[in-house]
Amino acid sequence: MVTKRKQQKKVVKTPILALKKAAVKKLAAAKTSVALDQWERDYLGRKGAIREVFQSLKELPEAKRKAVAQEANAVRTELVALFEKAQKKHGVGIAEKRALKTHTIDVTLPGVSTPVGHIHLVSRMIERVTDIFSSMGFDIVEGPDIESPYYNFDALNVPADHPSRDLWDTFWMQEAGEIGRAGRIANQNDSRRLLRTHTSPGQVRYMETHKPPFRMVVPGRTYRFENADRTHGFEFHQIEGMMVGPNISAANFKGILTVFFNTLFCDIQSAQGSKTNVTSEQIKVRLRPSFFPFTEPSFEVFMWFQGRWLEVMGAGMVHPEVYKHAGYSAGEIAKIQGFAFGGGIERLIMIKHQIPDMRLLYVGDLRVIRQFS
Ligand code: FA5
Repeated sequence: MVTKRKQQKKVVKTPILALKKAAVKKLAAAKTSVALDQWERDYLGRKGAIREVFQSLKELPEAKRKAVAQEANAVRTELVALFEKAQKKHGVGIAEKRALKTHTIDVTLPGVSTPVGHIHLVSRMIERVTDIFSSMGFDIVEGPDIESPYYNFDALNVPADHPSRDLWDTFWMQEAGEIGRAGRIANQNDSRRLLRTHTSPGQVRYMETHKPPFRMVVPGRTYRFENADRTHGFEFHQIEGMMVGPNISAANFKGILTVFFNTLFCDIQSAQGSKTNVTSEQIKVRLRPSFFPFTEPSFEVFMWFQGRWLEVMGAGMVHPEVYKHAGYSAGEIAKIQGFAFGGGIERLIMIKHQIPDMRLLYVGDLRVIRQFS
């Protein structure tokens, strides 16, 4: 009895064992990762109880130091094992914990979705149209939006007194503090600048560096000083086209146009979203005689759209004056002929997607734009 009482006394008095007892009791009560973290800090951490025991070793008499250190080590090993077991039991693995501490990204969180946009209908139509012409062997070239009166009018045989040169039809660039005057001077040295009213300046620009036979298209933005309505914008897009060679005729133009329209519209997507492959018989196209100073003869191309004929293109056989302005000799001009056309991109979009008003393309209303993603 005496021995037993003595032993009990010894057990209670050994602080490291008391510490272990308390630690085990608290660990059993820690059932969440937060509680486990706290326990780890209290007992195994840098400022925890076990560490304190090691730090207090130096205060012990040397004879006792080794035994207490061994005891403290054994208790620490035991507590670490018990702690790891508790972590596993409550679903917090040591490896995961370390990973969470070193990595700032929590891979278990749901990702942030990035909305994906899509190409605007106008850009998409330009891409589609140029693809179709490219598949028929046409070069794709570009011209400047800011043009000289020479390329926009004079080189295209547009007379000096033509109304389209007027201040009220064309955007003239501001000059020396005043709003530019209407262009009346028909020569190459006219230094004024304007926003091109059509893509036709691309004709002479291209021919200055290319000899026939050739075929090319010029897509681009065009500007006119006019009141906007369902079918007219003051800023819109055109696709210019030209095919010139020894025997190019209006019949070739009709052939190219037929392939173009069939390819563009026969993969039509209806406004309701269902795929409705329109047959070539369902596409109604009409050519009507017209006048342009740079073509002879000239015609306009119309398509049937929502109960009426809508003009989609101006065209004609290239006027010899235009070849002359491009620098072709009389001998060269005598051996060639060709057609040119200028189509309205927005009008083609209206027909393809059954959009009744071209202004809808530019108001930035997502309810409209998202229908064509
Ligand atoms: C021209 O612009 C000529 N340069 C076309 C041409 C080229 C004729 C080569 C002969 C040879 P027009 O002004 O008709 O022609 O315009 C051509 C097409 O552009 C029209 O058929 C129409 O589809 C489109 N368009 C014209 N004005 C506007 C506008 N304000 N808004 C939207 N589209 C327009």
